[in-house]
Amino acid sequence: MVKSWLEYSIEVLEAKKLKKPIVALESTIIAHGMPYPQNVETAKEVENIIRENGAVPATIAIINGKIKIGLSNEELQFLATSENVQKASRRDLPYLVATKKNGATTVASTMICAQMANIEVFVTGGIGGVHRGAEKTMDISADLQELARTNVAVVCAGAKSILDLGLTLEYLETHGVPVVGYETNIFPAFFTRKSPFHVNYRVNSPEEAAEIIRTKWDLGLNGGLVIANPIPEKDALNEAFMNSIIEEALKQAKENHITGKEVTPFLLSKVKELTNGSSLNANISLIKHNAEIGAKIAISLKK
Ligand code: PSU
Ligand code: MN
Repeated sequence: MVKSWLEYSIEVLEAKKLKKPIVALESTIIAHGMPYPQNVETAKEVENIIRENGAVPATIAIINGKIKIGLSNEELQFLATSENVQKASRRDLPYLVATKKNGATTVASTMICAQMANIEVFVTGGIGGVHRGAEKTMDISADLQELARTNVAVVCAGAKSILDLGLTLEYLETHGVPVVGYETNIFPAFFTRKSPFHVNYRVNSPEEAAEIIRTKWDLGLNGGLVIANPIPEKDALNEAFMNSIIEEALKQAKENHITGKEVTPFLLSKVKELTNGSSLNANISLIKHNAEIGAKIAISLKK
């Protein structure tokens, strides 16, 4: 029984009773995606943006083997500072729960836990995807497989071009995952509003997004959707600059023989280092914007 593993915060429990819209948030971005103290500050700000927009935030993590749906300030602080928190994707959940350990949930595992808690909307920064060179390494994020099977809409700023964005979109297409642009026709590349790729469909309001999400599930079509919301113009980084940084990060990952679940965190931290922190500012800006749009979509879905 899934239920006994789940532990809700008081705020989320109350929201469930009152049938309020709830928005899930991941914790890998807190534990492994951003430095302290920006990680915990951003986590709290993102939660507040969701509240200000009329929904209830539920940050998800594994703490002492419990699947936490909604975290206290102390728990956020713990995730932001402890060395003792593993990056937890689908395959890591059984081990961490069985041995009562701590895990920061990725997009894949946050989707799984959100579905267990009947939460339909999840806000994050960027999804994992097909890595460049995957035809040799077979490095494809479990996030994509989760989008194929789990009924949660993921609001993000696209995917970082540390990935092969073209192959990522092909994979999503094969698995029937709609990629919906929020006020854009172009698939955004996280730090930049543009990429060489198009989204499948464009929506211009939370209501239109909610309509597609609800219709997908009403049709019995299991799986998630990607709602791609580009970074605000004023905080977007230069495309050529970012491409050169990403090339350098990929080169260093290869030289250091980085594999498995270490690949994404390694590339993210190299990008951060090589941009002297300007990537962090962009990251914070885009996730806040996603929180606003995600809250509005969650509200529309409840109507
Ligand atoms: N991409 C980002 N920032 C992140 C991640 C991805 O721009 O923090 C994290 C997310 O938690 C995502 C995970 O689910 O990395 C993907 O890891 P992997 O490629 O190992 O599946
Ligand atoms: Mn991988």
